[in-house]
Amino acid sequence: MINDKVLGIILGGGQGSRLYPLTKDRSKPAVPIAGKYRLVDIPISNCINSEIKRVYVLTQFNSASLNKHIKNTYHFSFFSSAFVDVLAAEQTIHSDKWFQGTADAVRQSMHHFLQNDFEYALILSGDQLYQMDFNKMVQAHEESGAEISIATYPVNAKDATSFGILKTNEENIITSFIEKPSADLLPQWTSEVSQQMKNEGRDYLASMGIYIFNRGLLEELMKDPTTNDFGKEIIPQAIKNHKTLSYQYEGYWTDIGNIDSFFEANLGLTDDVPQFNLYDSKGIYTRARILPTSKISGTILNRAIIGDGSIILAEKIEKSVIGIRSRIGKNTLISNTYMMGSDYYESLKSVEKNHIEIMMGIGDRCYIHNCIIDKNCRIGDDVRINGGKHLADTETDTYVVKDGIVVIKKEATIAKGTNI
Ligand code: ADQ
Ligand code: ADP
Repeated sequence: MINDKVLGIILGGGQGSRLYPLTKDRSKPAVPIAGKYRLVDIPISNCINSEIKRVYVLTQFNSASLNKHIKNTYHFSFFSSAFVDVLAAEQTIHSDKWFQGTADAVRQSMHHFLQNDFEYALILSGDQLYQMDFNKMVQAHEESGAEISIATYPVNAKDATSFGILKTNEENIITSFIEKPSADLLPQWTSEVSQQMKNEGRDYLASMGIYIFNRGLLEELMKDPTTNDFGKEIIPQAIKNHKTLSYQYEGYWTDIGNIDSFFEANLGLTDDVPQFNLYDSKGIYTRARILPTSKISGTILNRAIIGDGSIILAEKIEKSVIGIRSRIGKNTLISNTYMMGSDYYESLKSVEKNHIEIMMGIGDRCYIHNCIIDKNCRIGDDVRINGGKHLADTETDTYVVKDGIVVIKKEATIAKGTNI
């Protein structure tokens, strides 16, 4: 079945500078998450699970890896009108600039959207972890007679300054909105929330950056070339003249816009009952790879997620996500780490032929803690990486330290015996 009223539009990311160095050579939607997926698989899967099967992904770079991933993952029947298409910032006769913001990305792509038949545009952020049935939101939008709906989420005072915060009337219609208010303004922005939310101190209603617009209204709003951003301009202005519904959501939802939250979201998957549950009936889709099962020998595994096709001899792996095709040597200890894995296997023959000294993966007798290891890295024997708040933010050729987390750059080689 296809929901023919709704067109999905995923804001795939600006320059992704907050996720640097993971976004150094790839666009944000292509950043690998949870050992085998990419960030963009989350919003696309939420759409597909809600029968929304016509989806555009807007991105700043036209990256080969993103296009390849989407093409190899989301192929629908030849007889179906379903599609997932990547639209990258492009030069046209109307515009020679990159997307200047979220609304500008939508504006520049409007001519593609309008070729489709739809009543509602569902605009989604590309860097959030959640599982949501959008049909319920569409239904609430229709029942309320609103022209715009915004999904909202109660947050505490500490988080409130990073979001758009709003207030509603008794009918959940938004009466005021402020983008990322400063802490001194917060006292004026509390809302009536459920007792449970109040007990948790979450009495500010935040915009989740998930919007439904009626087609005609979106077309009209996009005609003003001076507005570049939904949160800063479009929403605060539009709520004054157009009925805008707050659709409150209380399930698990998290923004994974920076290294710290990206790291926590990945490690959170190793919890006994993770808040973001991949073991649910409606799963997250990704590219089907033909990989053998993992081979593990002599390793103590505690709260570990191990991707397919891995070869592991380590001593212990704890609270860590190990991505596909990972190779980990003997007597190695790994904790609080997200290793993304490798894109291909390195054959012993090619190691010999190319005189490769350090194979892809992690060597023997290493200690790795509080670390993100990007794809295809080579970590030599006896390397010690001990991330933590004692490390100052820094950058070298091979790694970055951000908020105490050591991020090894894609394809980096860390020499034998290195101590970080
Ligand atoms: P932010 O997440 O800070 O706040 P923004 O940086 O505009 O807003 O990002 C929204 C989404 O659009 C992200 O997925 C981002 O990657 C993507 N994006 C940003 N610039 C883009 C561009 N030029 N081209 C394509 N995609 C782009 C927003 C709202 C807040 C709300 C939070 C909820 O403005 O009101 O509270 O989302 O997370
Ligand atoms: P990223 O995950 O960093 O976005 P890409 O998607 O660009 O990476 O790269 C992944 C693809 O590139 C894989 O499909 C893999 O087959 C291929 N690939 C990359 N490097 C090599 C290599 N040296 N040899 C063979 N295949 C490679």
